[in-house]
Amino acid sequence: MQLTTLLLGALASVASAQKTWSVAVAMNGSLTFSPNRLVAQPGEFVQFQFHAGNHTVTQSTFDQPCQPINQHNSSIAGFHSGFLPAAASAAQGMIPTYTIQVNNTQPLWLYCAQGKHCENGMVMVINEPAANKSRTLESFKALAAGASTVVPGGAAGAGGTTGTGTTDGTNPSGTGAPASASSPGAAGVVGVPGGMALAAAGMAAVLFL
Ligand SMILES: *[C@@H]1O[C@H](CO)[C@@H](O)[C@H](O)[C@H]1NC(C)=O
Ligand SMILES: *[C@@H]1O[C@H](CO)[C@@H](O)[C@H](O)[C@H]1NC(C)=O
Ligand SMILES: *[C@@H]1O[C@H](CO)[C@@H](O)[C@H](O)[C@H]1NC(C)=O
Ligand SMILES: *[C@@H]1O[C@H](CO)[C@@H](O)[C@H](O)[C@H]1NC(C)=O
Ligand SMILES: *[C@@H]1O[C@H](CO)[C@@H](O)[C@H](O)[C@H]1NC(C)=O
Ligand SMILES: [Cu+2]
Repeated sequence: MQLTTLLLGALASVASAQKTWSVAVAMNGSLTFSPNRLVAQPGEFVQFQFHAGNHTVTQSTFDQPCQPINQHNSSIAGFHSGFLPAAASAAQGMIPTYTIQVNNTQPLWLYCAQGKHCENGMVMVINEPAANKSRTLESFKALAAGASTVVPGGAAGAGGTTGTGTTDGTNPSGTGAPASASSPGAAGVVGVPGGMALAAAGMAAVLFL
């Protein structure tokens, strides 16, 4: 009875938590973020799930694609996942994840800092601006095609949370609980499905440890 009450409490708090959107990185080995256009409310999370290869998710400005935002506006630190090779955790049946929180409605322009992936269109926008029809994902991608990739010098993982998740080959819907992401190798594990059941199981595990 007490256990049931605790479980229900855990479920209720999960249900009221902020949404986490899932973005597949390099699904099937492609040089893509999928989806590459996302609208997220302030407070919501976006979890990048690195399915293959060795990629990054790094923040740039619209005007200077493929370059860290900090290089063009020193008042913004920007985020950078660092290079997250999928093979490193594949033996454990896991994939690397990187989770950021969206704090406002300002557009976030993102790229992969590996090789010429950005020039080849491995870019994305969160909260594409509605006010300026010139600033679309398509025009960003076109600018990126003529850019030169710069790898941020700052710490890998800055501005977000690095973790690992289980691979199940699906790209979750984006519904579910916030990822309680942890540093690689730590006990906490992010379930890729982002589902309530997994999150609740995690919370129950914490409750009964
Ligand atoms: C990945 O490949 C599977 C199977 O071929 C396909 O159903 C799926 O749409 C692909 N996903 C992407 C993002 O390319
Ligand atoms: C991932 O890419 C980075 C940058 O090119 C490189 O320094 C690193 O060695 C690569 N990691 C693996 C495991 O291939
Ligand atoms: C740099 O970022 C700050 C904070 O978002 C903004 O107020 C400022 O206008 C930006 N400066 C430039 C040159 O874009
Ligand atoms: C809209 O975006 C274009 C392309 O970056 C820029 O040249 C223009 O100044 C912007 N217009 C406004 C009103 O911000
Ligand atoms: C949101 O704020 C947190 C805490 O200050 C910060 O770590 C994170 O990088 C911010 N997210 C973005 C997208 O800038
Ligand atoms: Cu890449």
